[in-house]
Amino acid sequence: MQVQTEITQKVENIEEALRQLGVTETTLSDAEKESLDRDGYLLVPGVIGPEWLARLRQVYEDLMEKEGEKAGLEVHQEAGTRRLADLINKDEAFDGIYTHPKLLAAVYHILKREFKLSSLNARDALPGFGHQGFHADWGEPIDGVHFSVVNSIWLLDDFTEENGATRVVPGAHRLPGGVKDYMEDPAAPHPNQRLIIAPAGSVGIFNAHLWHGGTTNRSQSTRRAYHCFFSSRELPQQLNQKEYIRKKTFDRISPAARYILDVE
Ligand SMILES: O=C(O)CCC(=O)C(=O)O
Repeated sequence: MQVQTEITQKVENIEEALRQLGVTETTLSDAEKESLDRDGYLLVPGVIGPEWLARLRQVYEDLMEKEGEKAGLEVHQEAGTRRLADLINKDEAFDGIYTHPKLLAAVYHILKREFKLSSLNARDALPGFGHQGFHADWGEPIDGVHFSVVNSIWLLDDFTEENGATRVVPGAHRLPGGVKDYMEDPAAPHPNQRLIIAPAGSVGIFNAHLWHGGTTNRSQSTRRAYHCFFSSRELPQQLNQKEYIRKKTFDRISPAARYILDVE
């Protein structure tokens, strides 16, 4: 019976995966699409309900404790910040992040073609640390029209003026070239920069060609977030999911989720 179910649910393309995961024509409103197109990002409040939020915070701290100095090593470590990586395999609480219909609809809206998850990581800057230069999550110059990467930030704490909220330059994803063509010092403030200030439980979805970066945590508390990153399907993943996928994860998730991870 199990085999039969899997055959009938076989996913051949991204449109089918999205359909099975609940994405419809109306998952994104016109205003949300416009925000993604014009500003390059969209802030969605109240995505993570109280119970899920409590669980995601608990898992964050448990993994930091368990992994210690190795935390984040699978992808990247950064001085003055706590990081985690390969979260797909580290708790089932993450299943609802990379399969979230609003997020998937936004990724498809931006990329307009086949895509897959690239990585699911975590980051929070320690007090006094965290400032990053403006960057896109893409190393090549762009034409400002065709896009290859989308990122999202899942807020586990309120993002405030003080605690290292992400800064963005609205509309910069449409500028041809790259940050360094426009800013001598990408670490400097930009006259049009905006901080993503929002309550815990919100999700920021952004065209990852948008110039963005973390800011210094000038508070004494945490500013924890998960980063769920996608790329067009032909590109290598930031973390090779086929290599890292654990049997327990594979067996738990749906064929459509496996398609998103590119592990089917
Ligand atoms: O956590 C943030 O505020 C942004 C992090 C970021 O852009 C990065 O690490 O590349």
